[in-house]
Amino acid sequence: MADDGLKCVFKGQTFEAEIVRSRLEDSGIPAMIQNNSLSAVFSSYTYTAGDVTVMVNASDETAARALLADRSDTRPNVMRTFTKVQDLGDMDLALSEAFEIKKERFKFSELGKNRTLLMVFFNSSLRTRLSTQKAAMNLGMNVIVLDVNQGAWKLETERGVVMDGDKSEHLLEAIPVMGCYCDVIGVRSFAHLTDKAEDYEERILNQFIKYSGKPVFSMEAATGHPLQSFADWITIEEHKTVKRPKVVMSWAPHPKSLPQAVPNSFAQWMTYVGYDVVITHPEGYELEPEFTKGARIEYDQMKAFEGADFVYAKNWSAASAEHYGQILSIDRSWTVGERQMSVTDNAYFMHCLPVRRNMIVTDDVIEGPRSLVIPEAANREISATVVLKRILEGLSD
Ligand code: AN0
Ligand code: CP
Repeated sequence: MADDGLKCVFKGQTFEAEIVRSRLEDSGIPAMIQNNSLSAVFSSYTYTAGDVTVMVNASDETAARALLADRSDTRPNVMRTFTKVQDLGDMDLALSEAFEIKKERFKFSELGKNRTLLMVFFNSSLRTRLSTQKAAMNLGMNVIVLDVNQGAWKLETERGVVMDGDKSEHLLEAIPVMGCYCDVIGVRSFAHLTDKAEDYEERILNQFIKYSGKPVFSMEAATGHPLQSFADWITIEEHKTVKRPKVVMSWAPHPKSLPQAVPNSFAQWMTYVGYDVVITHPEGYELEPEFTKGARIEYDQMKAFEGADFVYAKNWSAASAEHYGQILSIDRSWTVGERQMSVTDNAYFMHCLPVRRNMIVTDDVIEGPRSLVIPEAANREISATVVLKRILEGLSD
């Protein structure tokens, strides 16, 4: 930790201090636990309230206090941030909640009364914008949408820059200001695909988590798209006929360089819930192992498709440090068509959309009876409603 003086932001028992410390660290705030309990030596009790403190750098004190103002971590199934599958907690519970909401989507319409969702878009969107706003409306929330590139001041994101160019405002002021006008923030901020370290640190998303003082969820950030994967998982659960389906994620060609967020999340979620996951792509398109562990990689697309129950097509650019963000292939033999689908076990076809026809998938397959692209999009409303519901439940007054 930096040497700018330490400040105490929590005093209490050891187990709570551990939760507080990990919550701070998860949000990018370095924290340490200090045990002040000399009395433990003389006492038969292990802990006395106030024995343990959590310390942060003085410069992080305000952000840490804002984060800790909400005590949702001590209650099950409520969320402060939603950026990855683990944030959902018990997956069976999450799924039953999704089905409960799907049956009765206005069941919790009082929960969001007088609460405001701010959706911040650094990039374009159709589904995320509409489904998340609909989810918020299901819960009785008010919604503000900010398209950063349309009408807002141009934002600087780097610290230390002399702002004598075309950017009028710094993200480090803009974020806490946004936090003043809402209770929950959704952020869409794609990978820039130029600097891998910057993208994989999730710099923009983490700055929102750290400086807004509000619960934050990802609406597709640099390395993940959890609301999409949650909806994809619900869709597979609705259509599967065996307990552990074979789910094949296939790379497919695309004329533009796309992020790895969707395939990263899909691989992470589908392995996490225990499906038989196979990933197929040309050599050079390997994803980061932290997302794919538990999946098999098969470079032969036809072999990968054999016996598949679900085929999930997606393009992504190279993730390796050497070729980060590059297009290494536009080989149209990878376009998913009848040829590939014919070796599957009458698989369903999936894609998160937007999709480029006859690059990613043929007209016939996407229009065919096994195409799930519209049900997947419809389930985005459900995944967003579950996530917002849990965040609302964790809000203190
Ligand atoms: C984006 C991507 O591949 O990450 C969004 C997908 C939901 N797709 C495009 O930019 C075409
Ligand atoms: N699938 C998805 O997130 O679509 P949008 O980019 O249109 O939001």
